[in-house]
Amino acid sequence: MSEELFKKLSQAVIDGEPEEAEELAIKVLAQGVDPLTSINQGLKVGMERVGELFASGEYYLPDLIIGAEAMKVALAVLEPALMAGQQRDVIARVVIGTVEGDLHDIGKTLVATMLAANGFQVTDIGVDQPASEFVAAVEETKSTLVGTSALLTTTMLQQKKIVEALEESGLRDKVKVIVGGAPVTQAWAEEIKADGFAEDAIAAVEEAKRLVAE
Ligand code: B1M
Repeated sequence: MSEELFKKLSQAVIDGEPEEAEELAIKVLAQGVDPLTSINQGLKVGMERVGELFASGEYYLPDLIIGAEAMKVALAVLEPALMAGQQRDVIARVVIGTVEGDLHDIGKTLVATMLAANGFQVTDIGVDQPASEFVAAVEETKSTLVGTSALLTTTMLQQKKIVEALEESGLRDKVKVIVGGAPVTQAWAEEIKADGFAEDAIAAVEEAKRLVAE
């Protein structure tokens, strides 16, 4: 039963059908299916397929845009359910954003939601944010964690700039930096002297907890 819903969710993203995706997300909640599994085994699988079709030249930019739209409307339905078990005590404050030159926000927002649902106080500064904005947000919110998301091989370099900007502003020893995004790896995290790396939103929560406990 759930498997079928996951398949349909995935297909709605591949076909670029926001209305269908939204209706299916409502069904997920109505049938008591786990929202996170629906995201990971449904929507995300569809989005990955859209990416493959784009990379192979079968899909064009409008297909990416409408696929992302379908995923976003379904997420808007599912994300409040992820927050349902939110803890009261704040584990730590975290600033999260997508780096300069990069407009991809779906994964970053999912990570932000999962962190918030697991007791972190999250300041999401949005997409296309220069290093200076990350630094300013850390100063303003007195956060002890910074999460940077990059989806393009060309924008990954900005993650390094953010680590450097934190060093230059004298904040580096007060914050832990987590990096993530499709092209980002543990090796890249080590190369740019970030403190942590996470492959997905669940791993990001684990990594954030580990760093706070250090
Ligand atoms: Co873009 N895009 N895109 N795109 N897009 C990719 C990334 C690409 C791999 C597609 C492909 O060619 N196969 C490719 C990058 C190639 C490369 O650099 N190697 C690409 C390209 C080329 C582009 C453009 C340049 C296309 C063009 O204009 N010709 C352009 C760039 C725009 C820009 O940013 N300046 C572009 C534009 C777009 C849209 C705007 C149309 C749209 C984004 C809409 C939006 O976000 N609002 C889009 C989309 C949807 C994608 C794909 C298909 C899907 C991304 C996504 O949302 N995935 C993507 C292909 C792919 O990734 N398979 C692609 C679902 C999401 C849940 O996963 O974002 O990976 P993800 O997040 C995961 C993990 O990565 C991790 O956890 C998340 C949850 O599990 N994670 C973190 C992410 N951030 C983290 C932070 C952490 C920890 C973990 O700690 C802080």
